[in-house]
Amino acid sequence: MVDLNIKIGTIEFKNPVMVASGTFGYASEFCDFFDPSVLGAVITKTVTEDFRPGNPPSRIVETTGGMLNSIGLPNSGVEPFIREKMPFLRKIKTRLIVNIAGKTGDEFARVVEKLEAVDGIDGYELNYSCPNVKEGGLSFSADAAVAEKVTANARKKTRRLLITKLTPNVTSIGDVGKAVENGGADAISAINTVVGMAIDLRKKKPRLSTITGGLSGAAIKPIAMAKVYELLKRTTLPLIAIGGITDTTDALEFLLLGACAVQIGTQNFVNPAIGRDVVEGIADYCRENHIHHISDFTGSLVI
Ligand code: RRO
Repeated sequence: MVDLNIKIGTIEFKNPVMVASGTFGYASEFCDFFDPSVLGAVITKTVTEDFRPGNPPSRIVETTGGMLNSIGLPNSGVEPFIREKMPFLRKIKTRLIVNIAGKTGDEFARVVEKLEAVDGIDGYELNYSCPNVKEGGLSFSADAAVAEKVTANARKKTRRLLITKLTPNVTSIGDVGKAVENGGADAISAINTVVGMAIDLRKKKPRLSTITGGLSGAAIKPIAMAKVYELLKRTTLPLIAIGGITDTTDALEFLLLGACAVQIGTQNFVNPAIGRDVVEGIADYCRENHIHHISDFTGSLVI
């Protein structure tokens, strides 16, 4: 028997495999491929207080080893999310984390407050790290003092699990990690996408409507690994690793480094059942290597 259970804050997860916000919709989109109940957690697409249309096309470009996006947070707003998405999401038999963004620190707090009245939500992931919007987005995680304040405001509104998702597009992710720890976060997820740009030589134009966007996929795995390593050295918070995880080996490498869990993002577009495959792959690895509990493996990297 292999035990993949993990605990973050006071919440138990059946395994350390989650799906990253914005790459798994609101879960119903993936049900033809596998039952999302097998995951450790589902993390929803970002929810804001009000409707947002997102950025104009082109919003997505394939690049070598990855993908650039500039989606710009399109969503119908928190009230329609509660009415239209929660009935399905709460039926999934695993943990549910709602990813939240806002133009101001007060908007984050108001969205948390509105979701507090809703059953079936285990926690929130505060998205301080969208690279593709003018207000909010990166400005919240580029400044450690602001990140601490926004976290502390949200903390006052909830006892549910509070995760902060950080950007790699800063001088010191460690400083921001320390700040959200001081602000009362229960965990950190990292990294969001890396700012990048692509050009169409034939049209002599940028490929994205917003010129720059967020790079994700296999190309960013080494960056994610270095940032997770830095955060592990600077904070005592549980770390949920994101960035370029395409298979079981990638996921195991981040756990070996010391992440308590992983989120799979862009690979969901390549193999919609990758989440299930990685859960099974980690269980197989543990069985083959006589690891009875995943925590016996986590953080056992030899440096
Ligand atoms: O919607 C987006 O453009 C977006 C978001 Br919210 C994010 O967190 N990261 C990203 O790469 N794109």
